[in-house]
Amino acid sequence: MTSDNEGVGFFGRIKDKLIDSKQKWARDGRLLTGSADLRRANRLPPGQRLVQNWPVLDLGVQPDIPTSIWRLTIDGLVEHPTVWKWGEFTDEPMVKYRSDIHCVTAWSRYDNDWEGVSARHILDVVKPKPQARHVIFYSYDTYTTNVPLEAFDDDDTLLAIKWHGEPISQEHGGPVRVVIPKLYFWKSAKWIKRIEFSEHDKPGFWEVRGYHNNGDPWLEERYDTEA
Ligand SMILES: Nc1nc2c(c(=O)[nH]1)N[C@H]1C(S)=C(S)[C@@H](COP(=O)(O)O)O[C@H]1N2
Ligand SMILES: [Mo]
Repeated sequence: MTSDNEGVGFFGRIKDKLIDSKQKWARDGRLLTGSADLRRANRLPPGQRLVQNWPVLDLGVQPDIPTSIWRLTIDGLVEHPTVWKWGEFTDEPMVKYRSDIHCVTAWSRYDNDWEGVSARHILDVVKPKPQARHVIFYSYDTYTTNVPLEAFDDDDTLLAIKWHGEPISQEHGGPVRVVIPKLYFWKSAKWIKRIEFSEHDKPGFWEVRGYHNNGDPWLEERYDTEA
């Protein structure tokens, strides 16, 4: 083999890598006009309309989970697997956050006041192992959804027990629901029952039905366009 051929092979491989990177940039929206950060500065994500009410979306079942039988299991790749009863959970430190809701069905609702246990506190308690990369939510209505650990590990993610000072209603996922404001609201599991830390991703209910695996509203990650 001549050194020329080796050179072509060498640059051929380089080019493949550049193409792979550019495909990734396209998926990330990195070369669109305005950076993702600039677009994120718009409070209303693209394609959304503002509503004043709070729509209810579910699978047709709104489970009734009295706090006396409610349990939250946190397991998988964690140093300290935990099962909380209601009184134990509500003894954990509570935080208050105000955030906006963006549903993939194109409604957004501003200024929701949440109260609950922060994701950061949960991470402090259960301590994910280094191999943990994904967080999988399991709900009492059999719903599941998945997020990367980095999306859960943020200062505005919480497990909410109150909305505007009142216990979260049954239709909105009480006694406890997840709130991850920076992703479309289908990632915010209602009636949360179990949180699993996993090395491997486990696409959830909507993610296996054509919805995007990440669901960033400012990147309009609504549907899985790779399928
Ligand atoms: N357990 C559970 N969580 C869920 C859902 C569901 O059907 N079951 N629907 C998701 C969807 S698609 C949305 S938009 C929001 C709706 O929450 P809301 O009814 O409080 O507006 O919950 C998400 N979390
Ligand atoms: Mo939704």
